[in-house]
Amino acid sequence: VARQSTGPVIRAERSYVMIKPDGVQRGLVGEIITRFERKGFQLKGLKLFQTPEDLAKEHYKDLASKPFYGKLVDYIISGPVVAMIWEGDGVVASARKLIGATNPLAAEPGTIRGDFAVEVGRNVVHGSDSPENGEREIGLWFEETEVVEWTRDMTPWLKE
Ligand code: IDP
Ligand code: MG
Repeated sequence: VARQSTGPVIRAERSYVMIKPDGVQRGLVGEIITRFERKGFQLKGLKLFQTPEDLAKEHYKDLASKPFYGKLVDYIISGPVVAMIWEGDGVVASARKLIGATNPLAAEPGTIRGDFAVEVGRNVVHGSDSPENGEREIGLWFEETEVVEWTRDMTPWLKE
């Protein structure tokens, strides 16, 4: 976190990325984390977590009017998730590209959903859709003490 002499706190862009219960059950945790690591984003938070129903509902509250909302909430709480914070310039849009289209049959090969899923109701992974929602979701899923500030020694080999 950098602070300008007069201005507000400037924080690096962050995305909330979550391996959904199907991804955990199917043993895809390492595979998915590897894709974000090797791309060059920095991991700032990570936990295996059994989601309470009220948190799942809050996370997806914008979809509350959709016919699939109830099943979506049941899916998200059906087993543990891996909750992650990934940080870096452009990470929100880039994570969405790595993840692929919402419907896995439309997702390009090479994306996570394109490579590992066939149905929208079992699409393995979540990524925030804007930097603002990234911060909102990180606030929902992580305590401040669970967010780790660390200097990555590899950074000069990734960024000029
Ligand atoms: P996103 O995850 O690609 O951002 P959203 O439209 O925000 O997609 O939907 C959130 C999640 O809700 C999806 O990832 C998927 O798990 C679920 N979902 C979206 N549309 C449908 C649907 O038509 N049927 C069942 N589940 C859906
Ligand atoms: Mg979404």
